[in-house]
Amino acid sequence: MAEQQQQHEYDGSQIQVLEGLEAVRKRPGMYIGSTGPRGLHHLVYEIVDNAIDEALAGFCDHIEVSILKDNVIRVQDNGRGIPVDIQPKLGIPAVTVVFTILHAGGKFGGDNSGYKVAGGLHGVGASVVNALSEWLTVVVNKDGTAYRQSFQRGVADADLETLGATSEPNGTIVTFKPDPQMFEVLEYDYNTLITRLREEAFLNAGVRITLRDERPGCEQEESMCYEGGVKSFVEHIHRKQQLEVLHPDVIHLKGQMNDSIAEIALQYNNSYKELILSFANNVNTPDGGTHEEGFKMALTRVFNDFGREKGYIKDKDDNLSGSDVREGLTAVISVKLTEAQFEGQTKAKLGNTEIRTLVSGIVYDKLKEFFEENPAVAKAIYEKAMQAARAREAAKKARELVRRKSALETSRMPGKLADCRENDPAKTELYIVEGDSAGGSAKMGRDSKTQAILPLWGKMLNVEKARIDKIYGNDKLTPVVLALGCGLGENFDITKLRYHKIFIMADADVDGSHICTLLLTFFFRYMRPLIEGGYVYIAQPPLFKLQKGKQVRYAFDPDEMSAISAEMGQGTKVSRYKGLGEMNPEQLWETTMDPENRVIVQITIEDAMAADEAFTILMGDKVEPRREFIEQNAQYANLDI
Ligand code: TSJ
Repeated sequence: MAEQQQQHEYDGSQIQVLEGLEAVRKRPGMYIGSTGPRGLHHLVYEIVDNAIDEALAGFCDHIEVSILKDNVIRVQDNGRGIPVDIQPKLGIPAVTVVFTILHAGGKFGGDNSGYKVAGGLHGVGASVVNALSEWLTVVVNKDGTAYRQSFQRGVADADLETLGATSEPNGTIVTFKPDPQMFEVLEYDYNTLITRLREEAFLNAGVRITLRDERPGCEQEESMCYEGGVKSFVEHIHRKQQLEVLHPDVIHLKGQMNDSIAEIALQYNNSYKELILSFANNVNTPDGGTHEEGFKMALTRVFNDFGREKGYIKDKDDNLSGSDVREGLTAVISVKLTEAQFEGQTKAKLGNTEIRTLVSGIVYDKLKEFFEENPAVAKAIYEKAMQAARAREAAKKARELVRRKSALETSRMPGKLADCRENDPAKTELYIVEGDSAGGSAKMGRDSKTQAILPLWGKMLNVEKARIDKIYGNDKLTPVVLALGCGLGENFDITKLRYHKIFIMADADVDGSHICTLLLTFFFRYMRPLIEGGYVYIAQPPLFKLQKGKQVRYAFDPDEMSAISAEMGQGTKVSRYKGLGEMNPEQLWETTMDPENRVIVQITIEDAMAADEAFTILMGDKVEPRREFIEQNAQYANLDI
């Protein structure tokens, strides 16, 4: 009865085998990614990975890969040899199961623990390689007996054959020829294989991997074994890229939690490059994932905590950023876990969340400990990160400057500017006018051949207790800079000045004086040659209008008003202007803008300095001096220049 049951299962599995392998041959890309060179090389990795699993289990320390004539591949290990006993469930030898049942690799016999290289594109199993090979032969040497089985396009030629007694040590030898019906190319590349196999050697410390090219005319071989594992990997990268290291020894961090192991090797070099290579179960994860996230998080935290303890960091704003602490870093992160979840389109990202906790915990605790025990190394690394932070700040400032500069140096004129027709700067004037309504009158009243008008914000500045650099940063004064055309600060170029007379025209009251102060301070700080060259003036609108019949005259202060009033005699009507906005365009022209009649005051560097000082009082943080200043100056209703 039991025999019949087994027979029945056997038949079922045979059908399953044929269906399974047929599926692989129908859509090879689904199983190995591509049928181009990548897929072709993938066959080798798939077989090697099985031997690596044996090494991870602790039973094998040498894997030999040979490229034979006609691009036939042979992979041999010195492990226990794939089990040959009959699988009770399927009634066929375990080794046959490995090569004929999809995803059967390692999932049989004894205990199933250990970290299987089963993830990403790997781990599809030896049966897929078998299905895509024109022929494949496996020889198992186990406890003094040799066994062999051969397949063609995945189908066994015959049952597993016992070859008899052997003096060979235990091990597995798999030889296969990729099927020309399945692959677009059949030529193996030595360099491609050596690169990947070297990676495997680094990730599996102490395992010797030998690659031998036996193709006629191509003979070469290399044997790799790195006792230092991931540490050696980092050393190799630094040596190969000829980078000068900041500290002689690679830092090695290792730990485990439940069934997961994480191992990290890191070293800083004097470049600005960041290179983090991460692996999960020896499979490269170029898109990172939880292991990389945990590493980065903890690294940044260690640096900042260390910096704070040592008093290097006082302010939250001084914190080092992730990119600061990774500048010049080469790190290899290798995690081994039982059920790796690979995410993303290309399955190149590790998804297991418990790994983030594991890696960040190890890195935080162990690296902090390392820093405490190796203060000189810690200092060297920390200083490098601080330098990176400073460079980051400087770069940010430079970027902002360039952006601001380009905004200010564009040939485009501010929208509110009513420009003049004359192009010769020596003949032109710019009126910077407080408020839109006064700006409107000035536009209508001006001589548009030589006079340009730029209205500025009105009263808003009064309430805005802005610092000058804030205004500067806010680009409130951008229209002025654009209209003048010579940039500002270090980039100021007086030769580009578009008007040789610049008038500040504001009301004769506190707000007006405030605007004068602000503009003069701005010119003084950022366009000093403008003041030094005597290009800046204050336009003085009259305070009083005196009228008797058709006769109209203006006075600029109360004394002048009394004198003129006496001169004009009884019946003179005196009115006081509350602001520029009250004047019509003709009056504004006549009293303030007509070169024949206007009263102008040329600004000296001393005036501007006084304004700068006044500004500091007016805009500073101290409330008292500001109030005093405003009260005092309000009496004069003018800026005392
Ligand atoms: F790809 C492959 F499956 F064909 C293959 C497997 C290829 C190569 C080159 C080596 C191997 C391989 C498998 N090497 N070693 C092993 N080991 C086992 O399969 C094995 C041995 C003993 C026991 C046990 O429990 O006693 C369990 C296993 C999985």
